[in-house]
Amino acid sequence: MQSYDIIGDVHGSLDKLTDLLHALDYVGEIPSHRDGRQAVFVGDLIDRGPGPAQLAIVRLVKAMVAQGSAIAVMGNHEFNALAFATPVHDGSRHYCRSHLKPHNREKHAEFLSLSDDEREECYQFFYTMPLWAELDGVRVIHACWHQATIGAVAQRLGGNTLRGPDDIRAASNHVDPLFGDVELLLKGPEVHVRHLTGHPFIDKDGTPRDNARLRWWKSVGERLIEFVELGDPGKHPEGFDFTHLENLPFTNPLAYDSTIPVVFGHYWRQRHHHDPSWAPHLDDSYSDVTACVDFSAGGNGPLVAYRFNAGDTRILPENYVVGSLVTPSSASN
Ligand SMILES: [Mn+2]
Repeated sequence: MQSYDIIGDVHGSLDKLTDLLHALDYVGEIPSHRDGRQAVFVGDLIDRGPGPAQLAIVRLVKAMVAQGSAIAVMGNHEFNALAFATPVHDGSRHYCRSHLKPHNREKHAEFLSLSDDEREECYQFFYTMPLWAELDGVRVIHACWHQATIGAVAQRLGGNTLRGPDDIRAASNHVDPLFGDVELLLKGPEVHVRHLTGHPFIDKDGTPRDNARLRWWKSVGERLIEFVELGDPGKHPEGFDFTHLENLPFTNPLAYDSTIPVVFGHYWRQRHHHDPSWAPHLDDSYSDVTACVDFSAGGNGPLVAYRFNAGDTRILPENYVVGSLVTPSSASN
């Protein structure tokens, strides 16, 4: 049986990645583990960090995958990069991810600063990244494991990868079922918070948003407030009405109901108040069978891995490995 080190969203933090691989005992120019463990990346290798660091990360992961020391599933940022590069039809000046929205460009600017050849090299690798991975005793996906949706996508694509521009076009077309399905797997479910509170909420970047992410991996809880990712309560606008969320009974329709452990990223877990250790917290980040490994490495958080050992049948909090917090060249990202 195989053992895995499942690594969270890197988001251009090259120093945090090299430090964490070292801490996990991966050695060599193209890192590999002497006991044959495999690194598994949950996606979102790119964006946020400097362009050259993003390219170096993609090349490093690509080389590890080629030599068999790593597996890398696709994140929404890789999907978005492909959609940004794919015209809605051949010859069109309109793209599957609009170039006209400032938000789409700004978040992606460092990647776009790479040369045409460098970006093309990245796109070719992104197309090889599966949307999910069913491994030896553990499942890995970027945002949300939902079995019925995975079944539908597998049937549609005849596998677990997007095969080329036509699949990107279908997955970017709001009236195509593939759009909502890929959204759920790579971006996760959301709740319309403005509808419920009368106000947008302010996300981790200070951007007002109508929709908040749902903690699909939680099955325990009775009120909506326990299931939505609202970021820092202190940043919400005056008049933001938490009581609606606190009073609303809620049962999670997407709660994970398998006994096979699943590890995922995407959710920008934050340091728990008063806890300098960055220890993951039961209610928010993992359960017996689900574990989030994204602790905001793309911001000021650490890169985190979960060590899944051959034969494990449940998530064990002591198997989290928290990387070093800040290194000089990534401190400003
Ligand atoms: Mn993500």
